Amino acid sequence: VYAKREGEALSAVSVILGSDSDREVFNSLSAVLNELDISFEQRIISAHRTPDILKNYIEDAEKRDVSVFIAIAGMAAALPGAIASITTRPVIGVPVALKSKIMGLDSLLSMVQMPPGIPVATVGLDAGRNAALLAAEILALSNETLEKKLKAYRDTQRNKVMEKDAAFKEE
Ligand code: RP5
Repeated sequence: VYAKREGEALSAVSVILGSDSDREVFNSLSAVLNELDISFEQRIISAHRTPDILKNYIEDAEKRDVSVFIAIAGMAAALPGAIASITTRPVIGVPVALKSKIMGLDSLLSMVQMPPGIPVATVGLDAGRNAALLAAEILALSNETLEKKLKAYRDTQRNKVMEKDAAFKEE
């Protein structure tokens, strides 16, 4: 979908995990980005454990024209908010429930309750698929090919429901 500049990898999306333990959610997300042929780069950078690396990376990614950032994180999940404080490009947060002792409420509130002025588009708990689709919808605003792919994705979903309905009615 995205042309590469000479000698330089150009990723439309950057996906950042707060920890290697967030990989399960990443897998559902990357599957959708791959299905839609969206180029992305993937990093593990912690807002709390490696804040200096995070700042350098986001500033560099902006220079490389990354359009959308997706941050996957659990517990006191500062990652998407920290990213949003560095860039004005859209940041999508995916709260992770897997390791939480309080069913993900910690990471959900850390992302959704951002102070006014620094927004994070927070999707549901462990909702990697929706995060990828939301990123695709943002990119599709200026990419007709991608918009067509998203419409086809919706059609496939619709057909699956209709197939299930047909089988269910017969039971
Ligand atoms: C967060 O803390 C990460 O995003 C992860 O979900 C959680 C636990 O991290 P680990 O202790 O497993 O590295 O920063």
